[in-house]
Amino acid sequence: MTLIRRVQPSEPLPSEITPPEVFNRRRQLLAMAGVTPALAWGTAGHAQRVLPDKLQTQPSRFSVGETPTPYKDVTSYNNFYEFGTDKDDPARYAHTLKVRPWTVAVEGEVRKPRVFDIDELLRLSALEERVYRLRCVEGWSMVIPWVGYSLSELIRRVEPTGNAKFIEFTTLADPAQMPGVSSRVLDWPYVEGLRLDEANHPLTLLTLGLYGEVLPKQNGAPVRIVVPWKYGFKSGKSIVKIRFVEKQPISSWTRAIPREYGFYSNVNPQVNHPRWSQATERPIGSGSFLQRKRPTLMFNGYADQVASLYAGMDLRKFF
Ligand SMILES: Nc1nc2c(c(=O)[nH]1)N[C@H]1C(S)=C(S)[C@@H](COP(=O)(O)O)O[C@H]1N2
Ligand SMILES: [Mo]
Repeated sequence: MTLIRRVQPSEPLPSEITPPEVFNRRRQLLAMAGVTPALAWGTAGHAQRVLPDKLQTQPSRFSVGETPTPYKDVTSYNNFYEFGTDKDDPARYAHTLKVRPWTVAVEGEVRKPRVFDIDELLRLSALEERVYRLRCVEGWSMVIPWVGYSLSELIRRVEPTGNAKFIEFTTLADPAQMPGVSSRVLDWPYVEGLRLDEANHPLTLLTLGLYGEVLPKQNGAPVRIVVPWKYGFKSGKSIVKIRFVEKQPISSWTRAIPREYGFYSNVNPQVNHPRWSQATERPIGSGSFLQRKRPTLMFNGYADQVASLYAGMDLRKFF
């Protein structure tokens, strides 16, 4: 597969067509003018919208002290079934995804339902760089420097009602942009859900970028959820709807294979997938076939922060 992607003429992505020196120069000019790029593109007076390259971030206390998986692997070994089921399909086919204009409808059991424009979401709260472990249910793992802020920042602004017990996240499902949606591999749109307290946990990240740039399309541009203590499929990509509900949502993977994919899907080396062990994992990157497996950690290493959410629960039953 190739990492050189064709750029839609209507949507130039500067990071793909401009040499870094020119880019950095542009950023310097913006800095001199006292504007961050995030504010600049919203008001850019060009006929064609110019998307940002770099995002201004601050480091986060939630980052793990591990070396991130190389950018090449993070952006070429993906699961995004809307673009196909092979690991290299998303990087090959996601160029057809249109990420502007983009809105996220926030609705259901909230006092202030509203539609957020993606540029508004980029400015809603200070962007942090959060280096998180990602553990796929398939048995591989990565370490990814995400960019975003706690989902709780958005949640508090819409004021959930007392009836809001869960949140449902819905991914775009447009067969015109997403070739995989015409296959029946899942019941589209891709839906995931969290308990409200899980969604409000500071580790749950409303994610807008990685490696200091806006999200590549194959990683769920322009906005996704990242829940680092759960298997990767709980982290829905390219989100268009966030709905607050009273009843536990049925996620796409649970609907497809309820015996194998439960609602919680917390990373747990002691609870095996019905068809394979979850005790170890294979880190992706730098010659991973020669790389040794490493033990999987309870809650993907975030037990100190999240175990209390599940106090008293039988995690074999609530898998
Ligand atoms: N909409 C949507 N979101 C999705 C998926 C998907 O197929 N569709 N795959 C999930 C799975 S299985 C994983 S492991 C992660 C992978 O995220 P990454 O490709 O950015 O590493 O995305 C998750 N989010
Ligand atoms: Mo996954």
